[in-house]
Amino acid sequence: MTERTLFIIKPNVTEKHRIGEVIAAIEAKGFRIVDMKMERWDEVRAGGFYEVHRGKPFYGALVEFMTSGPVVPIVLEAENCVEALRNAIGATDPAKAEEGTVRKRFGDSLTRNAVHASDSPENAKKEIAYVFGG
Ligand code: 3AN
Repeated sequence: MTERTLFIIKPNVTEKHRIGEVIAAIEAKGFRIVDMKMERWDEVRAGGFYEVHRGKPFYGALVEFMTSGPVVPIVLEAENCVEALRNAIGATDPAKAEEGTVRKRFGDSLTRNAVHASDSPENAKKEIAYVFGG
């Protein structure tokens, strides 16, 4: 089934000027870009996006990182897009991600793990609405 998901390129990638490489890797795997922008998140915006993690030990560092530089939110479309993109990005911890995955290639640490991808079709819809509106 063709579906959509939210992909976000995080500040450690934008800082290193590697946005193009990440996008090329994703497009090469067959994901189609249907919307994209670059923006800077403040604490309220990042905190709202990661609301489910509020109160967890890593929440502060996560929000601090996500507001440290520009992010590039992208809406992707493909067959089975949510699961396929999760597989393409690899484990949350880049050190544990498989060879060839985006986080293995571009992640620096558990917090600075290069990209976000929605973890379910329901969350994809919510996150696309939160970040792109509508
Ligand atoms: P994923 O992005 O793989 O779905 P989540 O949703 O569990 O992972 O966590 C959201 C973000 O929070 C991760 N992308 C990562 O940056 C950060 N994070 C998750 N778990 C930890 C942890 N144990 N320590 C530090 N940061 C974490």
